[in-house]
Formats: sequence, structure tokens, C-alpha cells
Amino acid sequence: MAQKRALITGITGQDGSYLAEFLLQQGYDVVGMIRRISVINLDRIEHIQDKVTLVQGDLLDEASLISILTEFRPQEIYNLAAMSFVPTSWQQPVLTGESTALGVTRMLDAIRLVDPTIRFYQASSSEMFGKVQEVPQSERTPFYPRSPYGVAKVYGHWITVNYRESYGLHATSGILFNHGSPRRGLEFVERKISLGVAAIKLGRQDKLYLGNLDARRDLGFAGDYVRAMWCMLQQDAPDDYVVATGETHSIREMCEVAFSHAGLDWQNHVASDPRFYRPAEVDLLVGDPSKAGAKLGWEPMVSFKELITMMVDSDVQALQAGRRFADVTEITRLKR
Ligand code: NAP
Ligand code: F7E
Repeated sequence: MAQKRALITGITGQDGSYLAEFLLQQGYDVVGMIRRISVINLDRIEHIQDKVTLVQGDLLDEASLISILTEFRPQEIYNLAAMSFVPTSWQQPVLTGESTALGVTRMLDAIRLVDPTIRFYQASSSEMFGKVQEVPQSERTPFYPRSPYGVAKVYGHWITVNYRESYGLHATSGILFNHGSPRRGLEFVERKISLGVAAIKLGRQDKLYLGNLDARRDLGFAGDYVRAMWCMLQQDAPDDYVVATGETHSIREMCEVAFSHAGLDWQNHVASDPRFYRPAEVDLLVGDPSKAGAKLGWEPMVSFKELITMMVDSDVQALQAGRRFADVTEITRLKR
């Protein structure tokens, strides 16, 4: 059988790096779209850089997408690129809409124009459920987004459904709940905690400033979640799928697990900073992944505790090895 080619937007991100590894293992020819920035950051894909083809393009520029599809002719596209940090979406709501919402239309339109047989995966998000209308959340739960990011993802979701229904595209939306890994961006809460715990354990800092500890999330391992993305595009018909663990844990529980793994008491080190609270919070997320289980045969392999301890261990090792991390604390606070 001829080798399949996949295009990944957002290949430099957490999920993009795991998906690229996974697709290479499946024998794919992997093309990754990266945007032009002053210093190209390939940290997460350094180890596979010689096995993938990187091409410059941007979700803000439709002509760049059309050129990439025309030149590379992928059979599958995984649209993972987005402005993905929720607090930034209040500070940059228009940019968030341009990439996270309209960027999806630009890619779908490029597919329609260049090759409507391309299979398309859209990275939808549990943030679309926001102020949840039922518990647990499934593919049938109505959306009620609580941030410009969530609103943009709702647009991305429905334009995917619309292009499927209007033009018959094989366009699928994966509604993924939170997933982290040792490659998670430093500003997301589970990584902020794991890196903070590692720094405290090694005596490099004493306090970790966080926001709302009562928020609850359904958190899995990114390496498990990219498998689900691929399974979705192997189905005969496009559809929507919730991908989640079915468990929910508070941020306080994340702290307890992470600090106790390092032999520390979280209550001695976690301090509250109101500037990490959000103008509108998503209090509780817990997904019902039964459709993904039944139709895709997907289930998560890494538990909540395994994920958190894996992240703490990885950050302790990285700091001990002399790796330096940017301090993102000041720039990720919301101005009041
Ligand atoms: P991430 O680590 O923040 O990666 C985002 C990627 O998008 C980066 O490669 C970034 O490139 C790229 N990007 C941003 N704006 C772009 C633009 N205008 N044009 C081209 N590329 C652009 O996010 P992630 O955690 O891997 O998440 C992947 C996707 O899943 C995102 O769409 C996210 O919203 C969604 N999602 C994530 C989760 C989660 O818990 N991780 C859950 C549900 C949905 P640079 O490296 O240049 O910044
Ligand atoms: O916040 C609370 C915060 O920024 C999780 C993205 O991947 O998942 C992610 O979005 C919770 C929130 O992720 C801090 O208030 C407390 O309730 O790690 P987060 P998120 O907003 O859930 C979804 C599914 C996506 O699609 C997104 O792309 O933790 N929290 N204290 C904090 N959060 C942060 N970041 N920092 C704190 O200090």
C-alpha cells in the first residue's frame, strides 16, 4: 500500500509533537506546518526533525494553506494549531478568533478548493462546554463557552460540522478534555505545578502562586489522546467524539499528588494570587468517553496519578541536568 501523507498544523506544540511521533511509527510521511517567528522553536520535535518535512505557513494566511496543500497533497490533515491558552484569550480576543476560529475555516476552504477528499481532524475542546449543562459531558451536551477561547473553539467545531454537511468533506471534530505531559506548555496548571514542585524540591524556590484551586478537570496524558485523533480519521464516516478519562480532579488534588510525590506538603508552599483567577471560570469538567470507547476502541492508558508523577519526575530530572526554563509567572497573570 502507498505511504500515506499527513499534514499537522501546530507540530511544534505539545500534541503536534506526540502525533508526529505516532504517525511516523504508523509509517506515515509527516509534513509539519510551522509559522514564521524570529527564533524558530523546535524543542519538542528536535528528536524527530530529520524524519519530518517542515514547511512555513500560518492559519492567518489562507494562501499559505492553499500552497501547502497543492504542493504536498496530504491525505489527512490534523489541525492542531491554535492560540490555546485560555487567559491569553481575554487579553488577545481578536487574535484568538483569527487563529482558533477563522483559521479552521481557512483550512477547510483550502481543502474544498484543492482536494475535497482530504480527511480533516479539528482539535475541538472541552472548554466549549464551559458552564456545563450536564454532567458528565458527551457529544450531545449543549455548549456554553466561558472565554473567548471557548467561543472560538465552538465556532471551529460548528464550521467543521458545517463543511461536512455542506460539501461532504470527511471532517471530524475531536472534543478533547485537558491532557498534559512533560511537554506541556509551562503556563498550564499541571505543568506549572510539576515545575514548581521540582524547583521547590531542589531548594530553588519556596512558593508556588496559583489561582482557583477548586476548579475540577478531567485530565489525561497527551500521548494517549493523539492515538484517538488518528483513530477518528481511519473511520469510514466523519463524526464527533469526546475524548476524556471520565474522572475529575480538583487543582488542589493535583497539588496534593504532585507535592506528596516529592515528599512535600503542598499547604506549606502553595499561595494564592488573585491575578490567576479568571473573569469567568469553568468550574467542573468531566467527560463521557463511551462513544470513543465503543466506536474507536480507544481508552486511556495513563492514570491521573501516573501523569502527575511522570511530570514531576521529568521536571526534577530536567532541572538537575541544568535545563533552564523561562519564568512565565508575570506574563500569564491577568491584569485587573
Ligand atoms: P500548544 O502546545 O499551545 O500548541 C499550539 C500550536 O499551534 C503550536 O505549534 C503553535 O506554534 C501553533 N500555532 C498557534 N498559532 C498559529 C498560527 N496562527 N498558525 C500556525 N500555527 C500556529 O497546544 P496543544 O496543547 O498541543 O493543543 C493542540 C490543539 O488542541 C490546540 O488547538 C488546542 O487548542 C487544542 N486542545 C488542547 C487541549 C489540551 O489540553 N492540550 C485540549 C483540547 C483541545 P508556535 O510553536 O509557533 O507557537
Ligand atoms: O487551567 C485553574 C484554572 O490553564 C486549568 C488548554 O489546554 O484545557 C486547557 O485549558 C484550571 C482552570 O487549562 C492556575 O483557573 C488555578 O480552572 O491549565 P489551565 P484550561 O483553561 O482548562 C482545555 C481543554 C483547552 O482546550 C485549552 O487549550 O486550573 N488554575 N491556578 C490555574 N490555571 C493556570 N493556567 N494557572 C494557575 O496558576
